[in-house]
Amino acid sequence: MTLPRLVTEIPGPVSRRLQAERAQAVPPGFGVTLPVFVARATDSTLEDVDGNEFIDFASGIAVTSVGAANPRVRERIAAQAERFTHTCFMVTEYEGYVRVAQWLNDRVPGDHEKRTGLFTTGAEAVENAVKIARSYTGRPGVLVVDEAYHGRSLLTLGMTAKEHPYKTSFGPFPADIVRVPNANPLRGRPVAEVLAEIERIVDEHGGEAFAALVVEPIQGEGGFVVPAPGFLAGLRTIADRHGIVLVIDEIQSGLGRTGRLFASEHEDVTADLLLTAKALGAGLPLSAVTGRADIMDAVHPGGLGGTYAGNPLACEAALAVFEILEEPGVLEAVADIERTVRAALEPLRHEIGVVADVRGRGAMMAVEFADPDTLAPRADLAQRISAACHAAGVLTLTCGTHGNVIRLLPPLVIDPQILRAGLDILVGAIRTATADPTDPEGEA
Ligand code: PLZ
Repeated sequence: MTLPRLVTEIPGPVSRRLQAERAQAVPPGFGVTLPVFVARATDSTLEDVDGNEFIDFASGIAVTSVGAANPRVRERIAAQAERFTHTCFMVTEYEGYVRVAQWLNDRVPGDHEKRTGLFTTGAEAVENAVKIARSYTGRPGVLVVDEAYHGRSLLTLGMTAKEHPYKTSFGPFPADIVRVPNANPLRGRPVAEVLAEIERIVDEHGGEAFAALVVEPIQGEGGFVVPAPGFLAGLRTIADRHGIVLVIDEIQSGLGRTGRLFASEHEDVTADLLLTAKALGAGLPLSAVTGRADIMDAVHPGGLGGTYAGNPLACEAALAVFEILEEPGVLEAVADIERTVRAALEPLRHEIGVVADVRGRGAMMAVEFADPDTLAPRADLAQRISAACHAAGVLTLTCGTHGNVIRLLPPLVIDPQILRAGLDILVGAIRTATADPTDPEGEA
């Protein structure tokens, strides 16, 4: 069978009918990338209620890394559901929580003693990392990076950079958040200059102002920006110099996504606190703060928690994810995904001027569209190409502060042939859109 398989117009009649009901039941504040309703999934595809099967280059935004219907995940969740679905870990305990904590403590980089606290969403992990860092340091300030994304709760929105649609009309945001420049290799200044500027900003506030410096090792929503080499190590040095807790947000980049368990391993940088979510629960809501025991232990008993934090079904899903990630060949396959994506997209960078960059690591790859002379972002192209992919049966996502980046987040277990089929469609869509004579800004 060839994939993708399209048997109706997109969206099909059943999806359209459900869409009309949704519009009555759900406010428009919730957006949608591809308005089809999903019936079932495989390791590589999503099938909608009209029988169309899409190649999945989204993984539910880097969540279903082991596939959206992984049998091992399903079995462990089902077995746990037979036993019990919830107790609240703060009321009575269960073993799965401790096993998840132990696995993360063993695998998160750094030889020091570690502890892990579990939460529900990524934003909650970020908020709790800030709480823990404040408790440990006794300081208020939080340093964040240009183009960063850390969530949609009010503290994390204050930390997120992009104004629209995330922040528009939702302020005021919490105080004491200070933004520093990013070492974006395509658009930023040289890394030494950026680090000097950050050092200056920290000094300006007095070194004692900041509890935490929070950074994504590869920015996700911000545009899949792989920082210039030396940036993360430079931040580590600045954090050490001023006694600031370095929080590495691996919510999107972590747990095998980049071909290593953690993206920060590529730069050999050790976090004080490292955050995971998304792929951790394979779709069941679970997030974690893992870090130095002395920092984690600084919080008073009872200071951390949440009704659903570390839910037992989600912990079982995580234990299945861990088993799968440690199977021989799984992380190697992620390196193959990167090679396949680069082989398909890198030639375009030389052929087509508006293909400004092909970047990323492992199964976290992206292509950026911008004017070749001015680097002015071409969101119109990214949107048009992504829409063409959707119409042809490939679920792509866009990202970037300017919306001009197409990102690829296939399941780590995607079938290599299906990956190539999806890339063929993407490459065709890029060629068509960039050759379009109606494009006012012309080709390359
Ligand atoms: N930190 C690095 O990528 C979530 C956002 C989807 P939550 N990214 C997807 C959307 O539009 O809401 C994310 C992230 C990084 C934190 C978060 C927040 O994780 O689980 O969405 O709260």
